[in-house]
Amino acid sequence: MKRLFAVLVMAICVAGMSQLAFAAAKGSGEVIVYNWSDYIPEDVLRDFTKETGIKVVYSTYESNEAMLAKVKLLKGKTYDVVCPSTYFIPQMIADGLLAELDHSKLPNLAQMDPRLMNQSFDPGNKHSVPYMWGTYGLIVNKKYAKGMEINSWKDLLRPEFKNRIMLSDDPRDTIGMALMACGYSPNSRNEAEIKEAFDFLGKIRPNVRVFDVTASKRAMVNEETYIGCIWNGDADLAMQENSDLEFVYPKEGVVMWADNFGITSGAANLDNAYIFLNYMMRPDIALRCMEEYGYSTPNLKSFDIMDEEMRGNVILNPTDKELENALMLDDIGDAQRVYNQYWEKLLNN
Ligand code: N2P
Repeated sequence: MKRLFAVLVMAICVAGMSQLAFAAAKGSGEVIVYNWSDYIPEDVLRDFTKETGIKVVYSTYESNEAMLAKVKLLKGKTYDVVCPSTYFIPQMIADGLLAELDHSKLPNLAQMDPRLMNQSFDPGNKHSVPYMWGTYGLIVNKKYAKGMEINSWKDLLRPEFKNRIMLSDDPRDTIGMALMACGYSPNSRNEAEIKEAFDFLGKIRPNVRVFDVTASKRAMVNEETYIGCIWNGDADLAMQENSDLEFVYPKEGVVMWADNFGITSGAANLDNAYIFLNYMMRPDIALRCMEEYGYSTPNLKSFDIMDEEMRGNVILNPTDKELENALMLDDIGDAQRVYNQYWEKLLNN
């Protein structure tokens, strides 16, 4: 009897301990994520909660500018995780909005492509980790471009596309494109070059039918517009819906971008934010995001589990050939003021 009692007590203790251990590993509470729209599949977020027990409070934005304004207003509090484009990071660090990261809590960081790590916008990745990267190029409907060879940003000026142009209202992508069309860097701080780029945009503007980043894919799928400037992921999805569409890498060079995750300086759910970032950097998770949205992953391990067709898709995975003359958007420092002035002018025209 005594022995039976002792065995029973031991069994209860072991059960209790394993429950405790389980609770500790499971985590609790929430993580508040503020991200671009259409950027993490819902089931990826659901699986995170299933695996970790941490609830994701998720909201979205359409532009870096909107995100920064909100995060600034909240003084880096309220949201735990944000996803700025790399060229916004120096400003966010200077404004004290991003926390310094403890890399020991982010073991999956080791799987990231070194080409997207330790860049000038965030030396040593002290404040951010890569999420996705991609290009901003031309999309054209071949039906309305018969007999034309579309291979330049300047093709936007062709009379055949009068009133049928789609332009993204993302300032840096669009100004970057115009600068490249004129033969300059998309990060130019030279006023004369910036003015020339805006003169180019001024010529396109009267023929723009859709000036929007969120509706860009739809306008091309519905054939409301015949040519446009678009992120590669949106182009890939649009092409799946309309087989007359084609993504073009302009000969002057394509605009490249990358978006990184950071933890805000006022994050209330710090531990959960680290767990979330590390989860998003898992090769299988990164691949699911890539499959859904058509952007490239910086996770080198994802390529081992990617199917052949996707690996060879040059819209998602451009090679050196497509990236000839390509330039990555970067911080423009004080020149931002000049960009803003011209951008306002363009919007009000
Ligand atoms: C996805 C947003 C892509 C962001 N909707 C490009 N910086």
